[in-house]
Amino acid sequence: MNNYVPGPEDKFTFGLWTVGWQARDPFGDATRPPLDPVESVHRLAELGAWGVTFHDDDLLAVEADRDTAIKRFRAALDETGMVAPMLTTNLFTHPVFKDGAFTSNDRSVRRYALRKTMRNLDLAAELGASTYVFWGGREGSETDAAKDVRAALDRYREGLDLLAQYSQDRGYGLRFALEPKPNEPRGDILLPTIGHALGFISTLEHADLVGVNPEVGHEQMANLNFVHGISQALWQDKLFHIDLNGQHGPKFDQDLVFGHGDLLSAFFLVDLLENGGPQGVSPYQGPRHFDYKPGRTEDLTGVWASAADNMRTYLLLKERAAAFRADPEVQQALQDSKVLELQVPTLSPGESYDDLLADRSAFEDFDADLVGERGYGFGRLDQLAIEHLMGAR
Ligand code: GLT
Ligand code: MN
Ligand code: MN
Repeated sequence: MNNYVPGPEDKFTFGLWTVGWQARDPFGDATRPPLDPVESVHRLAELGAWGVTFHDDDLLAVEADRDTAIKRFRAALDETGMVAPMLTTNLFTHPVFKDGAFTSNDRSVRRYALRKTMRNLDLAAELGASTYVFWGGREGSETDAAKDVRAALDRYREGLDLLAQYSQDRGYGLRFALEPKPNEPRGDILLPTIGHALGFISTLEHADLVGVNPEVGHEQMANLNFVHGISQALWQDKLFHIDLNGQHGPKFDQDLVFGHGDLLSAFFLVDLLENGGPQGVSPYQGPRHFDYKPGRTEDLTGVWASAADNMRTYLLLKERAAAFRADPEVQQALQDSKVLELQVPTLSPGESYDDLLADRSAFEDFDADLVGERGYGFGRLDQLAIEHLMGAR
């Protein structure tokens, strides 16, 4: 169906590590050969993606020489018109990072992690990226005896302050996006949720340059509502980037295709990103970035099919969410449920607490029992959403 064919205007991006995942897991060997990043760029471009993202080490998948790898990669971007809007650092694969990078107990590891990141910040600027992601998968512990968490947060802040200063001094124009995750590979990871990350960011020297890169599955691993988390990040102007994928509730990180998990949540997420939810305007203009893993059961044909599925599912949900918002019955149900009334401030312009105290209708004459009896009709709204999602309306 033509409507669901992605194009650059959709701003779909993929990590090289997603399609390039060889499907090695803790119990089994790789089931697929390494992919040349150059091929990934070409294949993703053919499928309608706008850009690719990557870790420093992803470029070295089939070419050991860094300069040659960068040269080949740049040529692929030029040939296809693909962009590289986000880069990140691999601070988790090498054994040196087994106790973390910026928060390793070993100071020499922390210094090495900073240098590895600085080198890749240079590349990010060279390639015209605007966002730099920090996923601290190894920053954490398995036992509370092993990590002084307050000291670790001091070191995390020290590292990010230094890197932000470096990027600013060099005029790189990059914004940093911290990616929360509750656990895996560490037993407990620092900055486990969007809320923890937002609280931490407010303590940074360059807080204005730092936001979040939340991932669908990571919040759902913590049994949290992703749409609520994204809403708060938007509310605080901190949604700098987003990792889209699928997850079936709290268990290991599944990294499924977008929508192949909690589909109703995916529907409301796309509604928020595209339509701005009930407010009607979306403040998020950034890439729609897929961070998923093609199933271990799939061969390379399945890899490219699954990449296309992410984009098609997103576009299907975008169409369904638009139909939901345009439906007069939905608009009536939103009125009936007072969803839009929440946008009206609780006090009138210029009203003080003295005025509130003097307003008998607010308390003395307020019939709490009567108002308490009124239903909100939220079930109707949910049913309408499900019917639109299922194409029944
Ligand atoms: C890793 C992780 C992802 C992060 C990537 C960025 S690496 O694959 O599982 O969630 O976004 O470092
Ligand atoms: Mn991610
Ligand atoms: Mn994940």
